[in-house]
Amino acid sequence: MPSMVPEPYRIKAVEPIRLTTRAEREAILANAGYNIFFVKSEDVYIDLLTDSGTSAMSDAQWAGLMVGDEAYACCRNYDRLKDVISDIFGFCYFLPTHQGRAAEKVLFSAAVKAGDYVPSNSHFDTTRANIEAVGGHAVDFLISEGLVPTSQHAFKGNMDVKRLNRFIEDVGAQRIPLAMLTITNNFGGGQPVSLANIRTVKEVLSQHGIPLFIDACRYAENVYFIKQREAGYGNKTTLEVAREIFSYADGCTMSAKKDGLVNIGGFLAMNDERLYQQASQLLILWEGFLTYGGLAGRDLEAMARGLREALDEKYLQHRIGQVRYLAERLLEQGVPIVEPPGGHAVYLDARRFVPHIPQAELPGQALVAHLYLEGGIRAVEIGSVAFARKDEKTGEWTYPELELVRLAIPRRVYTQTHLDYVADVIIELYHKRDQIRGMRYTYEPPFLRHFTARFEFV
Ligand code: P61
Repeated sequence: MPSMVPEPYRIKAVEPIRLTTRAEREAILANAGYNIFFVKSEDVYIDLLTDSGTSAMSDAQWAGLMVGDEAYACCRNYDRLKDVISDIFGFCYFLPTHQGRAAEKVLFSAAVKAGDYVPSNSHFDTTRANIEAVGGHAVDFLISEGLVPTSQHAFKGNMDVKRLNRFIEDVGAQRIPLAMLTITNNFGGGQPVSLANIRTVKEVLSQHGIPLFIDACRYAENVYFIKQREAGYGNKTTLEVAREIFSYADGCTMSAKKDGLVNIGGFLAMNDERLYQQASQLLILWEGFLTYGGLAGRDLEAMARGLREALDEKYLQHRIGQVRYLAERLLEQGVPIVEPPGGHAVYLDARRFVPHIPQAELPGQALVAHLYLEGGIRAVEIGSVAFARKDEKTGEWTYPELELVRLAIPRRVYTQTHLDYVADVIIELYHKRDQIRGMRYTYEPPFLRHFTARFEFV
């Protein structure tokens, strides 16, 4: 029997959801050009598209909205948020932003110039795009286990320190204004980074005078894995582990839409005063004054409260437990997933789920379409549609190593019964996987293909 942790909350407000019929779903999906991004939320039964901005806020957060101070400058909620960020993350300066990518844009515009390199364990797509937008190069040095779906390594999000070191020696530290660690690593399955790895990365960077920034959007989930899996941390509090993580960093970007438990919000934090001053100018230009950064006072309050709640160990135990429960139910029936399950999502391994579909026929996208048709479940493809590259001259495709379908679990939204339903639908689909057909494009946009492409079955 898969292990489950009961919900550490009870439900006070509900939002109806509706399961459509198979015939309705066939019409809806065809109408959406077989692109799940164009299906109306009302036509989705269980929405696992993302865990970003989809959390249920607590009663304390909703109450916090009422004490929003909507003054343009120096509202009281800014001070509350500042205290929380200083307590958990410990950086000298912080700037609120409307979401994670805004923090990235401000940071890279201030710190990176054309031709520079920014190494990471694994850059998220918005991070990579913001580095490339200022002419920089985003480079990934994930450990090799991070790309093997069946590898049981406890920290598959770790950076390959040897490759990092070699890279710094090859290109020279003067062309590397900063390095990053994404915790947890969203692309490789929500896999954590160990404290030992963070410490070693910091040591290597320090020898070359390169600052370390952390993409902190799922840091609380990473903290929980460190407590569970890394020797010496089991008896520390989540706050103590978080403080140790950030003590090795010079700053962070955060999309609070994940481990900030809010529907909108983010921030950029750092220790370097000069960088803070430069970033402040850009923030005012793009986001707003230093004390609101594109958010309402009430949003800042909800974020301040959510950041604390996400470090509650009982909450994290249930949260990670939900992901593990769904993963164990699938593994019991032999459904291929990325193992061990990560912090925010279960990732189906499409290559092994539908081995009869070649990457050219978009196996991940085919699975996404079938999950919707079978059970009204919305997942997202993280494979060839998102990442295959076409050579403009020869028309030849290069396909990504991993062909995954992400089932991201929104925080505090679905119950165990919902997860059982999801598992049942996937298991049934797995039993008749031979019937799943591949897909091809009917419209293929030039960039960010996954958002607007259209498809048909082969
Ligand atoms: C997600 F399909 N993630 O996972 P923002 N860093 C990291 C993220 O996971 C992340 C951001 C920074 C999303 C939303 C999303 O093409 C896509 O607050 C590790 O969304 O700006 C966001 O934070 C950016 C999904 C974003 C996408 C872009 O679902």
